[in-house]
Amino acid sequence: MSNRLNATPNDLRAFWMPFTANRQFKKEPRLFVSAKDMYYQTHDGRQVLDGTAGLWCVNAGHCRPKITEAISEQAGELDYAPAFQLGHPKAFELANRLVDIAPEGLDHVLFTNSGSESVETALKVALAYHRVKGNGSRFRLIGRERGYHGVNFGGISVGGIVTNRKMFGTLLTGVDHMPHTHLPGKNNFTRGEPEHGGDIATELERIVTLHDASTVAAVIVEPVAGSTGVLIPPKGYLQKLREICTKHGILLIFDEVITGFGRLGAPFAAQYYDVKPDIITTAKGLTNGVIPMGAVFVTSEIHDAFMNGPEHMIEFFHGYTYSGNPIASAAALATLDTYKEEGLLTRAAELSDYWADALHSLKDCPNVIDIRNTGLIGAIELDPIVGEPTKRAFTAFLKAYESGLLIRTTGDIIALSPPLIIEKKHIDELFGKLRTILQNNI
Ligand code: PXG
Repeated sequence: MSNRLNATPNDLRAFWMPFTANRQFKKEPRLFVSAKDMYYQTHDGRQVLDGTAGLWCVNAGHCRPKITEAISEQAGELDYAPAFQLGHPKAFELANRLVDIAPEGLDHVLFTNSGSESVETALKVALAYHRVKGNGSRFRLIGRERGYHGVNFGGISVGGIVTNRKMFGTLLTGVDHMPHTHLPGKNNFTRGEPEHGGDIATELERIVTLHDASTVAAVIVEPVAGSTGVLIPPKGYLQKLREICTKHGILLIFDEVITGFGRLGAPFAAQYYDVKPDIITTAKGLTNGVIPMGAVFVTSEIHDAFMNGPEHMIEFFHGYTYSGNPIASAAALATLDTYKEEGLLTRAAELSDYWADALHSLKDCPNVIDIRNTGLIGAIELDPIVGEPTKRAFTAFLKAYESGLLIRTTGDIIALSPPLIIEKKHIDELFGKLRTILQNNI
């Protein structure tokens, strides 16, 4: 049976869509029915250039044969194996392959099924680590304003996006937030890391002093804050966070759900910025977005601290039915093969100058108040329409979709993060289309 929709779509009422204006969408749906490499095809038969790698996840481009074949072969060979007290070879192989590309010392991997679950897992590992080390008083978790760490309770507690938090009661207790690093007026139109704001990291010192270091378990940040509209870390900022955490015995967690797997031109942002966290959370690009899967990397020091007590006892009471699922593992292995064969984990470094030139060329378009970039990430901040925040950027999104281009918007910021297989001709097409839209005074 074809999955193509004709002019009349199915009844759309039953599916309560995520992070979507459901009523508006269902009046005028936008559906993708197939995809190949850099392009989607819509239900009304149009090609759409993927400027966002789906939702920051399809790093190797769409429907890559090696990945789709690996999935179908695995589904026919071993569909599922219980994840607790049993295993299957590919999950172990995958963990080893991941450790090989991770920053040195992050030698152990826990599997999850999404970025949100990776965050919950990381926070729980951090709390339990201090407890098994005899430091149970370290219960506080420190996040950052404007941070996005998924949508589960731990993640929204340490996260700093108000709309994602305000409906959900008291959240986790014992959480505090550092200030964000966005300094409009000082860093506008910076290419790469901004000059100003590195010293904002010292706010962590103030928070630690307020609560006392003996109560703080971990600090979690996105090395590049994505969902909030792409905030690039100011020069020296991440290094300073590392220093403060080390000084006070606090674990540093990098949430690399979007920066992991080559987005910046190195496998992980930790390598790109040369700052080593104690824990890294990932998902998305791990399987090229094809099958839900996440991975949390931890240091040997953390892992080994749990390997105590009687050997027949479970060391860490945490895990999911689908942790290391065979089909997800096969997809991830084939994804890593594809990244390796095509040099995709470092390709963003080769293209980032061309990307930055094209992106910053939009500076003269009407209503553009800032442009930010790093690796193959770009953001264009628009002046909000008075009294109608988000409308200008969302209008750009709709016009882009009509003109055959997929962009993401958050607030009045356009965020771009194309598949890492992008070529110069696609970059030209992307920014050519965006220029036409922005010049039309939306
Ligand atoms: N951490 C970070 C840093 C993320 O960006 C998550 C955790 C949660 O991952 P899951 O797999 O549970 O969604 C994310 C997710 C966007 C956008 O357009 C970003 C995400 C998800 C959807 C849209 O910026 N990031």
